Amino acid sequence: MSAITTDFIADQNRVRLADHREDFDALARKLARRGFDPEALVKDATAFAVAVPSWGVGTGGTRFARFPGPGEPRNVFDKLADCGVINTLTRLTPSVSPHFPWDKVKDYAELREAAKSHGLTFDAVNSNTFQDQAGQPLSYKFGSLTHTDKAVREQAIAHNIECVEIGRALGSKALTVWIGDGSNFAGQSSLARAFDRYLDSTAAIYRALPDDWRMLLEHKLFEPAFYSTVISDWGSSYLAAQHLGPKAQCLVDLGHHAPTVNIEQIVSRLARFGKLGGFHFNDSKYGDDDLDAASVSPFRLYLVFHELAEATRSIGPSFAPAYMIDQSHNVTDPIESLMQSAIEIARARAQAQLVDAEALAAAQEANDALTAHRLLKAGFLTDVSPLIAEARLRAGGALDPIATYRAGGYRAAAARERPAAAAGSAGIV
Ligand code: LRH
Ligand code: MN
Repeated sequence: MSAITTDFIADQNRVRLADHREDFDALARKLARRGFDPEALVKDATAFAVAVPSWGVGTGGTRFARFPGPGEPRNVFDKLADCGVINTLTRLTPSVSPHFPWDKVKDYAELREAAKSHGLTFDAVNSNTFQDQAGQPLSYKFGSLTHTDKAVREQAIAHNIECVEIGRALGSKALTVWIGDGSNFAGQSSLARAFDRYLDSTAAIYRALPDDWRMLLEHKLFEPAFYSTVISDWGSSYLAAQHLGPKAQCLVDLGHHAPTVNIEQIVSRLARFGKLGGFHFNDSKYGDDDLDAASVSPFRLYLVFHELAEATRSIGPSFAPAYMIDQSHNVTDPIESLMQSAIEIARARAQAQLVDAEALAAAQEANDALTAHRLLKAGFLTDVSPLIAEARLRAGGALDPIATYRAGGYRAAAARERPAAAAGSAGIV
């Protein structure tokens, strides 16, 4: 496959360097005038990383249909090659979050080596008890970890423990547990007993965790269940994480809330009580749309990163949530969408460093609402494009990753090498 080499990137950067230099120097002067240290900000931006989902590099779909594009990844090795390109160009995504059994292979040492050959490591592993696999003895139609049948719960527990074992072989340090368990009719299931079964089942998984691992509980308001979902909100997730122990934390998928929910306040609460384990970044307008991060509400993403900056200021360097993307790319080249999303997430984070925290706290204490709002918004109103581009440049990445990717012909080469995938099958992957 045509590798996007460092020389090719350097060539592509060369024609953009003069404009970039001019823009960066102008921004650096502006930031210094506002009392910030541009060099420290570039270093901070260079250190930021967000994991990409292995399931995100294939074209996604909905329950109605999926329209695969050219050069679809055929297996997890193709997925890693595509994830490698995203990191080579953005220098923001050195790790991949895999999903099992979608990424199942015979030899996990070989898979780990394959990732390494693309400069990648593995982030949190994801279990899957929301689909029935071919040959699976018991169905998850009526739930998995909370199913009324003990045998089904044990099957789901065993799968999660197997994911932990796979993760250990891959060098991962966390298990993400999202279950679709719930009901479609009032009365269909006991809301109390379902939650107790969840606590029992996750406790069994928790006991199998290595000491240095985390278990990330992912809540979701609805879908696939449409009346009640066992872990439907941060409250249920927090109660479970509290009940399980210190290795259990909550994962916030931005798309898993009702449209009007104040997600940044949830972030603040969970961080305050040491239970903010990580994120699935994406964007949405209606439901769990899994759209590209910051493509609908960039200000909301900024506000989330403002709360993360506040939490880092009050908790200190031990505050280290896992940053991951979880999106479905139905109409774009998934590699381009993931690069753009990683850049938008890095942008929100860099902007959140540009708030005068002391002045903001003083205005808040003085109930000077407008000054406080303007001080908070100052970061969001700063175009940090040259700063995050400078961080990419210094890390060996592309000044314009999407233009460089298109010029490199990777997708066309993939289309030549990988047989066209059949259209039509519904589903997110
Ligand atoms: C559920 C979810 C979960 C993944 C799946 C692919 O909606 O966000 O994180 O397992 O998407
Ligand atoms: Mn998710």
